Amino acid sequence: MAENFYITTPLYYVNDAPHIGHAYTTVAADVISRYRRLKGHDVHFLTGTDEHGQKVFRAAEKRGMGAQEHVDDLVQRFVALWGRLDITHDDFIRTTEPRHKRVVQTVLQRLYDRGEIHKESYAGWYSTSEERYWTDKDVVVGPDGTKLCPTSGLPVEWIEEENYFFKMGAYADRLRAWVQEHPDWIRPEARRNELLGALKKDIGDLCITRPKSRLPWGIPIPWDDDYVTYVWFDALLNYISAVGFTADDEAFAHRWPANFQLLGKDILTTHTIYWGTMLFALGLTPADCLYAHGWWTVEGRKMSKSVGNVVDPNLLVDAYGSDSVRYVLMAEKAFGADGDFSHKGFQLRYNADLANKIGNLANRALTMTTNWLGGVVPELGPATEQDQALAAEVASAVAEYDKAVEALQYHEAVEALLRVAVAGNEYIQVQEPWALNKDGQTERLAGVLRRSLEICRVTATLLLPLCPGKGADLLTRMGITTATLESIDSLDGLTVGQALTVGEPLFPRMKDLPAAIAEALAQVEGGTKTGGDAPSKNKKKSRKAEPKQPITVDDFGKVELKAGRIVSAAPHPDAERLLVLQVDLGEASPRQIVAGIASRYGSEAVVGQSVIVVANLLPADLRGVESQGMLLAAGAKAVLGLATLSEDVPPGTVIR
Ligand code: ME8
Repeated sequence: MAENFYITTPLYYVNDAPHIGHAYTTVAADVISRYRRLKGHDVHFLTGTDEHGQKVFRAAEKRGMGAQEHVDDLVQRFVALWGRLDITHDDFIRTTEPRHKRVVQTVLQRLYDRGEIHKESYAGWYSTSEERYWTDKDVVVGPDGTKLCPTSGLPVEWIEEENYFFKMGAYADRLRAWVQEHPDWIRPEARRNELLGALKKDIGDLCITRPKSRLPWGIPIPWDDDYVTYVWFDALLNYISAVGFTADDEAFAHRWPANFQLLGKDILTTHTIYWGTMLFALGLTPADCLYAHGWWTVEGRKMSKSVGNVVDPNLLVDAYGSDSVRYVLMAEKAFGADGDFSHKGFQLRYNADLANKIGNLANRALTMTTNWLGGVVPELGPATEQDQALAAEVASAVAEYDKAVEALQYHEAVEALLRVAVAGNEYIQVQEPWALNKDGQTERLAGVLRRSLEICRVTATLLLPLCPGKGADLLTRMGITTATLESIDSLDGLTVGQALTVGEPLFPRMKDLPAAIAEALAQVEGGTKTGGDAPSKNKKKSRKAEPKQPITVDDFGKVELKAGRIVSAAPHPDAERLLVLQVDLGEASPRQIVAGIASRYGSEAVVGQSVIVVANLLPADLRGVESQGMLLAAGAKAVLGLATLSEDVPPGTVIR
């Protein structure tokens, strides 16, 4: 029977727009799932959405919608994104589905009947944003004395109410022992130590209900109509409700315990202390490994809506394609560590690895075989010592890849994959097939190119879990339509005589940032001022912070505004955000104006536009190009629109 493999991601809050953090965890789960399927394992990959709670309820109210209607609409963003990122989950569970709600209610009733749940009066600082209570010691006091939630920084309310509690504290010793006895339960090591630290303190009992009067959007407690379940108690149970707990014993026994539960470091406590003790109370064993991966920042800053740097993975897929996004996310940082996502870094990584190493290898091997050996897979011929060394290097890199993926060390798997591609490129460099071709050494030429093609096969196969589209594309060019790990560690897997296809470059080099990305970056960086280079961050801040002083009509009269017509436009040679424009102002010759509008407009889009020009500005040097004026445009941070004239007035007409 095929080996069983069950992996889960967190259930993402349906209310939030999916961003690269969500994409990261899900792609990571997908990579190992795809690899395990290649190994022939019986994989079950679960993801989904967390749909109850106050925030969802309030957001639905704001939209004037029923909560169910609201989540039915929002969940589509996750479903669509996983489709676009080629995620191959086997199940997508939503906490509002009847199959989940039934299990939650069965579990609650079971624990209640066994005396694991009791009612108590409770008082504490309630944070709506985090949907949890904090103690007096936990809350942070704001500058005006307001008590704030230590996680979200938003105000908390003092609430006293009766609630039901799960006897979590009763399992504290068992949990401590479990962590000690299962060194791989929590990965990476730093997180395990963090948990061991947290377990030194009393973990207390867990409040698992909210009064319906305050929060109607949750799963009702079966024995008390006045309460619904706390979101975490509800959501965590998805990992077992989705695989048949209390509904299909055979299916459940087949899947649980999971091999891996992936999560970010933000939700380590809920997944170890809450979830671990819930499982103990139910007489179940925790998953083999909970891997709490690190955190992404974007362009050096915490992702946040107010900074405007939340990266929409859809934008990345549009600009770079799903394969490249998947690859870069996995390659850029160690799974357990924090890392920074930047578009420049993306481009560098893409060009260095995918274009220069893998794409280059594929292109060279396929083109040379096509040009010199009729475009079919040639004979291996006898192996030289160098050929044997090459085979050994590939076998060792393949073993390293396997070890790395199995341990979720994706960046190391990428390194192993690149070791194969680099070995192939170096082999070609040393063997000089062009010289063999020139000297008419056809048999050796065949041997060298065959081995180069074999390396392409191994590379393409190892690429499959990371970049399923490009991996399959490269294999197809060599006539392989069903991928397999057979012969993955040998250089003898292709079929002699099989016709090859060279095709377009697999990973064309990326020269500039795609326009949509440049625009998004400009929004984040801000300061796209027409007729000038971006001001420094500090300058930008002070401009925003200081309201402008009133001016007299005379002051305004100093500014000479004129109608201009853009006659030509070209990208600035040294700054992506700038366009160099020739603007007709009714003078003897057009004026050259450098405008920071390239994040919004391409050269063609602005030619012919009637614009408003500040005509009496002193000339300025903008990155080596002289600007003789400035265009007006809307947008304080980024250019939102050019100020244009509704009538086609003659160039040079005065504007007042
Ligand atoms: O916490 N870097 O959902 P959530 C890396 N519904 N990963 C990130 C990230 C970042 N900047 N931001 C988010 C919840 N993630 C609960 C979970 S589970 C029963 C309930 C990823 O939408 C990471 O996996 O806030 C993190 O743990 C998860 O998204 C949080 O998703």
